[in-house]
Amino acid sequence: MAEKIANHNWTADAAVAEMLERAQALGLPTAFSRAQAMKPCPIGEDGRCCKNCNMGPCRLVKPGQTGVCGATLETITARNLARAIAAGAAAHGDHGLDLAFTLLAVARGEAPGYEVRDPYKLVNVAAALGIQPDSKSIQALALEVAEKALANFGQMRGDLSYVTRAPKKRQEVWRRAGVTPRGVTVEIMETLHRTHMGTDQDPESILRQALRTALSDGWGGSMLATDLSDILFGTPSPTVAKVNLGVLKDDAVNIVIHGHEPTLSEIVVAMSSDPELIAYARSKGASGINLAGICCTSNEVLMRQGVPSAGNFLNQELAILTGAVEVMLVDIQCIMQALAPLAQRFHTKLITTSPKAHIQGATHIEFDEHRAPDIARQIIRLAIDNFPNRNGSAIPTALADAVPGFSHEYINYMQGGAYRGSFRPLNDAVIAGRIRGAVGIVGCNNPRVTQDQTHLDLAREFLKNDVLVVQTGCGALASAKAGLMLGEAAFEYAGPGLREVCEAIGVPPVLHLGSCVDNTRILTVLTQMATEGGLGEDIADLPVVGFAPEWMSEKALSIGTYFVASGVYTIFGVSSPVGGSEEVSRLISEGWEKLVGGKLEFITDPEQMLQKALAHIDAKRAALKLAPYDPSRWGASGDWRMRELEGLPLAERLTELYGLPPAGA
Ligand code: SF4
Ligand code: MSK
Repeated sequence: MAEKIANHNWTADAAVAEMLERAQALGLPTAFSRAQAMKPCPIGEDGRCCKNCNMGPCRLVKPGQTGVCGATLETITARNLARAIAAGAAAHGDHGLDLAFTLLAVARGEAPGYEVRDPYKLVNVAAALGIQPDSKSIQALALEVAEKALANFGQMRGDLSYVTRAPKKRQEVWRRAGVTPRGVTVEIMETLHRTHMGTDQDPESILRQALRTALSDGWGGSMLATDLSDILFGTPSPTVAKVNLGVLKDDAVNIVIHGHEPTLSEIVVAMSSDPELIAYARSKGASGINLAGICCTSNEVLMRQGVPSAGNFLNQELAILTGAVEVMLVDIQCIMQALAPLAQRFHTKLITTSPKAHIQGATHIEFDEHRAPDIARQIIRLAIDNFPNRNGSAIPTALADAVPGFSHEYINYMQGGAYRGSFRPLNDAVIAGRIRGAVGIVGCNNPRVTQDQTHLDLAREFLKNDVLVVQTGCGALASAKAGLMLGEAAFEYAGPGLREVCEAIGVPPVLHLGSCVDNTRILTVLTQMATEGGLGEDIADLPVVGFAPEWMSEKALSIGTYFVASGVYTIFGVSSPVGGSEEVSRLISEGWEKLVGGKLEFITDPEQMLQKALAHIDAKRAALKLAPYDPSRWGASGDWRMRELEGLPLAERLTELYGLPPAGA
């Protein structure tokens, strides 16, 4: 059965294929089937439609045509891109802002159930924000950090505090280009103003402001969200967890947490082990309470608490389709409205919790950090009460193990321990050519392309080419589902040099760095690589490439653009939102490369993505005067080699390993 759907090329995930067959059998639509029925508008798809005023909408379909106001194709496509980036930056910024308010409430003793779980991170973040930790108490320091973070969101002049975390050379590039972000809100506001009818009409100027807005996300809203989450919930370190729809349990109360914020989900995780609630679940005939995540809420609790993940963006409807979910608890972002009518076909209760995200047909239980434990308990009890209403279930068996949780701090630690932690070994491995370079493969799923397929194809090909892969968001969950986030994956997929490094440090060849906002962990890792020595002085010098091969959200565009503005060649798949204008496509690639060192390209062919990325990595290696990549130099040692020799008699093994003459020779 599953094969039929697999033949449609809808997904690379066997569990998803199984559930899509079930959806078909039950006559229920999903994003996959709706995407087949709804072809993208060819005018809007490549950015040629403007609806910024009521003289339009203007659709530019003929050469030389302009909008009613005279706006050109170039202006319209640039404005559309800038607006999408501003929306993405706003989503991340607002997420970070709420975390700042939570930290403020914790510091004032007004948020029962929360505490500063990582005081070391608090001290480091304070220093990065320009606050002297001195001998202040944790509470006092948390208060100052929260207030300074809030000030960064609202600041209208000057520079964002975190600009100084970038390499010095990068800060200079930004200053010269006039894109140093001032605050989070002001950049988003200015972009919306500039793109209003009749304001900024020079595509180059609009796109420069788009860079600045994206930087206010990467080195502002998102970076603050990551840091504040680590302070409140702990900085991640590797843990073992199960991933895919098979994490749902037939005999337990299943609660699926979906969205992006860790604030409520962390308390739900804590409350789910409350003996009283477990006893209550048993009184209803369940074996216990089973939590599972979807999307980036999943990434947050997966990497910090090891909570199993039911999968990525396109798995959300399919979790409900199992019939085994008592409650799907959602907060913000990437939550399909289709969940509400779908949940009504089963016994599942869809619960919205954010005052900013209501869905008709869902039950709304508003979250308030001042009484979080009570709210979490109420939701868990509601799920337990719903367990007896379950009417059969069909949970796929597909399940994988993964080792997520590679924060910047842990990557530093794993290369030398608590006292000698540094990026030296990683830089040395790149310099020597054991590691050819690194790629970040991040971002969403999109039913316009086969779910997970490009993420996985790229990851496996890069590993084969000794390129280290780091991942976040739904891309990370794609690799986790496919077993790439295990140490064993280095044996199966990595080239000889990368394999040796993974063996020596004891890490998977694909590192899970967290959720969407945690792409900023990649920025700080790149900064440390650039400043450690031997690989230039700027992020733009590094042999690295960024990818969002299955992107769909405006947040992804903001992320991609802040990587470009930070100096990274970034490749997106699916289709180009500026494809209607050759000039704008050129401005965001060659134009931005001249301005800030990174470029943004939209490429649909995975093979071309791979080849262009490898060529870029090799060109950066050559510019740094590093040894050309030569895999034949590596692989003669390590566990892999020992495994290869395992079957040989001892004498032959010694000959192979140490060149000793064969016995009797
Ligand atoms: Fe048309 Fe210009 Fe109005 Fe856009 S701003 S809808 S191009 S008239
Ligand atoms: S959840 S933005 S689908 S990565 Fe962060 Fe996944 Fe993209 Fe949402």
